[in-house]
Amino acid sequence: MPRASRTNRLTMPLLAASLLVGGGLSSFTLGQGSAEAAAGAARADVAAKPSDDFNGDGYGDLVVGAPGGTVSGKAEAGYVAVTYGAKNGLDPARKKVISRSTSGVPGTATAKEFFGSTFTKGDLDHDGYADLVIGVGGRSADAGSVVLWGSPAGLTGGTKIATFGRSPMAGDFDGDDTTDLALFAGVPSYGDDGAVQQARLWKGPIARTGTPAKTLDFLDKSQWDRLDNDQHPAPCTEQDCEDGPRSLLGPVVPKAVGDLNGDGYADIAMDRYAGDGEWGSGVLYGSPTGFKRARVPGAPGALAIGDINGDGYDDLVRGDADYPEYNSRAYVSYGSAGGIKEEGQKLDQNMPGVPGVEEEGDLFGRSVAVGDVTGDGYADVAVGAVGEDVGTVADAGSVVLLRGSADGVTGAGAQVFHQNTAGVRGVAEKGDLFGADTALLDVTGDGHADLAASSVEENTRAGAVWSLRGTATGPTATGSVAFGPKDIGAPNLAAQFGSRLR
Ligand SMILES: [Ca+2]
Ligand SMILES: [Ca+2]
Ligand SMILES: [Ca+2]
Ligand SMILES: [Ca+2]
Repeated sequence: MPRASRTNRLTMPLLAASLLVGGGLSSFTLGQGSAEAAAGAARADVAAKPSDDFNGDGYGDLVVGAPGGTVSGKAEAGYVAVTYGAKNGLDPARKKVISRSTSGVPGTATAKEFFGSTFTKGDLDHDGYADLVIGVGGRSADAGSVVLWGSPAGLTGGTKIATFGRSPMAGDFDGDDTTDLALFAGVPSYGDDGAVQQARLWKGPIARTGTPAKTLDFLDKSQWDRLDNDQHPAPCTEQDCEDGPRSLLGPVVPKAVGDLNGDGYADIAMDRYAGDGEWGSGVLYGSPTGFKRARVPGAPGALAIGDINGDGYDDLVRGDADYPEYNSRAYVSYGSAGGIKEEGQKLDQNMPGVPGVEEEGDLFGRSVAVGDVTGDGYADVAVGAVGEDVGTVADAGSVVLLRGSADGVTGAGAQVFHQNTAGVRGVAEKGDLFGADTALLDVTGDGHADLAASSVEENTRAGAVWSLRGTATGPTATGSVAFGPKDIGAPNLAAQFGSRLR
């Protein structure tokens, strides 16, 4: 049996305990956020995942990346928008827009930085409120990340983490019940097989000055002596190896965090550069002595993690839609004590019960998300098929919700949503590419993950986001909301709002 208690601590820490830590409640000031926090503390049935909850009210908060946004006149400087959850769902009026021009946020708006391309959530300072680490999408090695800190009034402040702007990842990688931060620097070019990517593993808690409790070796000692000429190149340069590897030869793009081998140490799933212009998939398995690397089957693509078959091991869902040779599919690799299994499960529109017809160009799997919508203990899977035609409307896009079960993903009860679904705002238009990204998190605090989906192409690449409530019978379009940059007073022109949802 997996170490269930540790797994549970990773995924379901007690809300009550988190609210009592750190004196956050005793110091809050008057305002709507604090009133909601107090209400959340009094209701045991309101409990989103703490890592999704910036203001500690028990409702998950949705983060939307808009990396194309023009900020202070700088094109493609980028921003993120946070909309706070509530009993009745997301309300565009309860939001915070964050860019390099936001008061308190370090740095200045820079053209083509694509701020908000990557971000991660977790309670870095261990005060009971999730924090947000925002990275960049440009390849600059020194753009850095920014941390905004959770509080009863929502996200505040801003702390710069120098140099490591690419794909920050939060999780309890060393199993001590505090959130750690894995940091990855940018890589100027992928053309050179020997390209070095700097990486750091910060042990939590992380102080608001941007200082970790300790810097750990990024890789476990067992990983130090790999040969240069292998496809797993040496993990450290000669200089780095003296005090532990702090760089990766052969860059990676980390994408999702979960406990795939059920050992209580969070793991990172990622795309992995294999050299000669080729990319593959990999996992960094967490441990108290640094990550252990593994190659896993499959092409790069969208990645999401959750326990689909309810066996206590998180499972990895991978979408291959960007790679036509894989013909628009998603795959599940199931977790086990030995790590993810070689044999996986293919997800496509040919599964019995799944609506739609598999056609070339559907791009089924462009986005994937994992979360328990129905509340039966088995995480469900949302798959974006951005190239799906809606009726005669080409490439309008759709999102399919596939249910988890003890036997894995099942087509039974599968649902499809698009802009012509009754109750979903908007109209399916040619090239909308609805489903560009998807997220499953509980923004209504009722124990059912709610579905968020985006269209980055909507309104001439301004983009927009939809939120559909989760119920025991799956997501429902009834009472769904949709909003774009204009609805929250954020930069609109080609913002690509919704490029990333978490
Ligand atoms: Ca919240
Ligand atoms: Ca915090
Ligand atoms: Ca693990
Ligand atoms: Ca599992």
